[in-house]
Amino acid sequence: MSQQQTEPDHRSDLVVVANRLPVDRKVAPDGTTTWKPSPGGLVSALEPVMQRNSGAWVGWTGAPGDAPEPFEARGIHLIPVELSKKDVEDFYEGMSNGALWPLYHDVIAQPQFHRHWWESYVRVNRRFAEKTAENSAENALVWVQDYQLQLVPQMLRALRPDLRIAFFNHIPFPPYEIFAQLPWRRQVLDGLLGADQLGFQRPADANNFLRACRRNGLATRRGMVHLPAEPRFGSADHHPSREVRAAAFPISIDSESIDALGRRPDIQERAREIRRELGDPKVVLLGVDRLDYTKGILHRLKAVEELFAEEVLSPPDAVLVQVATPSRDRVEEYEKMKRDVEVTVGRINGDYGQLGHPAVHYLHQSQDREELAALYLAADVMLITALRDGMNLVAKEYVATRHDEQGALVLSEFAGAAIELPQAFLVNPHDIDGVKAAIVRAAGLSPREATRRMRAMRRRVFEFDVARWASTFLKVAASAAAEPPQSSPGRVSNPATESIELSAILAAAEARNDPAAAEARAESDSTAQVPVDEGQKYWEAGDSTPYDAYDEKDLDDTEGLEEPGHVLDDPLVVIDPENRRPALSLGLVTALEGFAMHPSLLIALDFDGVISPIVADPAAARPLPSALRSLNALAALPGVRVALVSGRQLDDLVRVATPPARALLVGSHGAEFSDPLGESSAGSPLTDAQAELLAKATAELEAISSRHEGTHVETKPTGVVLHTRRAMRPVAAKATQEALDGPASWPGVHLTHGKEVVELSVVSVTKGTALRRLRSITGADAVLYAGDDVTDERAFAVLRTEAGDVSVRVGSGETRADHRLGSPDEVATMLGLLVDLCGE
Ligand code: ADQ
Repeated sequence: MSQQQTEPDHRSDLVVVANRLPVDRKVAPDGTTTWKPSPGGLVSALEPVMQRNSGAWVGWTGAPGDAPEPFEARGIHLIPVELSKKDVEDFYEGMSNGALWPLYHDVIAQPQFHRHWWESYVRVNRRFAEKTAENSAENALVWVQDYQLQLVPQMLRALRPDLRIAFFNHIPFPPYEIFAQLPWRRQVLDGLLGADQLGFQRPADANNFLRACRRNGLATRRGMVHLPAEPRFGSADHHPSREVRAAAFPISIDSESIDALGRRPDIQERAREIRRELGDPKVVLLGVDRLDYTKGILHRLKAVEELFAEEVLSPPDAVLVQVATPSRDRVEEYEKMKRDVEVTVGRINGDYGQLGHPAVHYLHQSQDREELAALYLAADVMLITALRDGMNLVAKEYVATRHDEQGALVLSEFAGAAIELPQAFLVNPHDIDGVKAAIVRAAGLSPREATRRMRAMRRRVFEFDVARWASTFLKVAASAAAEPPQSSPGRVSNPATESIELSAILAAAEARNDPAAAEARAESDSTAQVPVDEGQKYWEAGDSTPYDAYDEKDLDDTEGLEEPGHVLDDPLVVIDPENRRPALSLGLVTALEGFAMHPSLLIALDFDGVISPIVADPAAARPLPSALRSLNALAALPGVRVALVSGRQLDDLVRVATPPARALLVGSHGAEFSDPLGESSAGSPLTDAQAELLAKATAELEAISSRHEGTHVETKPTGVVLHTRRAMRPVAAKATQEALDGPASWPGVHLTHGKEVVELSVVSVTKGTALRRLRSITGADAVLYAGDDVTDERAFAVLRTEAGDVSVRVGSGETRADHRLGSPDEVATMLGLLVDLCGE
């Protein structure tokens, strides 16, 4: 690797701070030192942007002792931080890997808390912060990485209030009940809150963090923590008030380059050779991990051992290859785990191996990228059984390598990757029978089914690769510091100007290195505005209630992800700031991908406010053209039925919605049905008593309407509706009250109180009963329902998320739906995605 010393006063506009530098030191026999790049997704993602912006990387070399002088390698300034042998023991092996790592991974191993470890952690974090402060240009963007450096953001802010500071946590952030065990929990929160933007792997991690903040007396709202302008946690410093954002940015891999490896003929030949060397087994199972107790290697071995014992899989026809990179072997728990794995592998081979044919091939070694790719290609089933994992990149690497669209992935639901790869065989690694069943299913997968699953997973991994992760994060982080700290008077306060300022910095740095690229950037400079849009979206999405109004609610511990029917702020609001389409949350995209996997689907939508914007004149409502196009495309697909479920009368619905010919239609909240394929009979007729009751209720509503200007009555086959949309507010309220006190309260009359309508029905139908009926008519395996009104809540209530159903509330308001979209535009985006997903 070419390298040169940098001039000592070099200061960068973009600084990455990580425990390790992206290079490994090699000392030749003659004593000369060279640096080899250590391959990794983070480096390859950041390398181009670092090179363009004269980026700097602050980190430890990996060897204890004095730090070398800063040097340059591959266009990045590397700034080594010194760690003594004692620092390595106390800060790295102790506090980071003996306390924080197990604590953040659900206490799988017992964390140990020692005060001298913590003191070392504080000292080393300060050293990183000081080195970073010295090497960052005015207003630079600093990106701190991972749990070893959680105090750096705050320390850095104290030293350099002009900087924009971002932090990404590569490992999970634990639920508060676990985090609370940390004796220095307040200091850690305080440290992290020095950042402007915090990134986590999963929305649940971001939520756990926000909840920890609330438990410590801070107000949060829509993924933001509000820091009041006063000294906090005993600090003598005065902090001006500011906001810290927390969101999920699931990390990914350099999918293209890994795909390219899998396509190389020499690597494909090596894959064939590996299978030959293994004795040409019918089934190759593969595990690739750092040797870490979080990875569930022992659980996996247990499942495989039992399958061998029960002769469900029989060596030498089936073998397991387990590659385990040596890791942290000076930490006690790791040493023990290494011994346990060795004993288990030895026992399995003793029981089921044959001469020259071990049942488990165990490699306690690191492998190079090529060999790893060949192993992925050679494997029929990839086993990932992590007990808890921030993301797990091995899962994504396996998928990216399989350009042949074969192979199967057994994936722990406790790995972050499970959210993005629902087409894997998801397992609870603690449920050994479940893991065994998944292995058997995966090993017996038909090529067609394997392709179907792998194709969907590959699409995800290619669409969201590490370059997109890094660029998304950097753009959002750059816009996060929209409000400048008051101690930095030189900075501008307009968010738009902020973003342009950053883009100017980046462009200037780009121009220094690559004038052509800078020119191209200038042309497409509209993207520079995107972070601002995203930033504003945080604000615009909610109402303008000041934070204080939320204090009580946010301090309420009962608020949580688990609470049924309560949609928390989805902290992942950003998937693609470059994409002009409204962003769908990762949670929804993932749910749709899972939904589309079912063989028979029902897509049911309310009309007004869902595929058609709400308009003053109901007769003028029309579906958005893009939504209608997608609906037509969906209705034409085999295995897909489309339905519109509306409060409107059927005739009226047909007139305004111009629905696809094959669409099922439900009018009057379920009282009227139209089924063009003739799978069901039409709506239910009334009994005499019901007809009489309806006539009485209609007469009464008409009397009320005649006394209240601007209201009108609509009659329906099984009900009657009082509309108050066009009346003055007080008049509407009075008419509504009279209807509620009057006919709505009569026995046998069913009330649906919607937006500016009081709807009375003499038969008990709701959108919920309608949806049940639609499910049974169509025989759908999975149902998606989107609605914007309280009447749609009845439909959400009959959905089963655990069975693959998807519920989407459009617009604001309390809901029991699992997902939310802002507007009919976003519904149209969702339908477009569904066309792609279901069309395959
Ligand atoms: P890790 O715990 O190290 O990362 P993982 O995401 O699986 O876990 O990354 C491991 C990397 O090491 C992969 O790129 C893999 O190819 C490589 N690797 C594993 N075994 C190897 C072997 N024997 N030889 C060579 N290479 C090997 C932490 C978090 C994860 C999170 C990542 C990134 O614990 O949850 O996904 O950071 O944020």
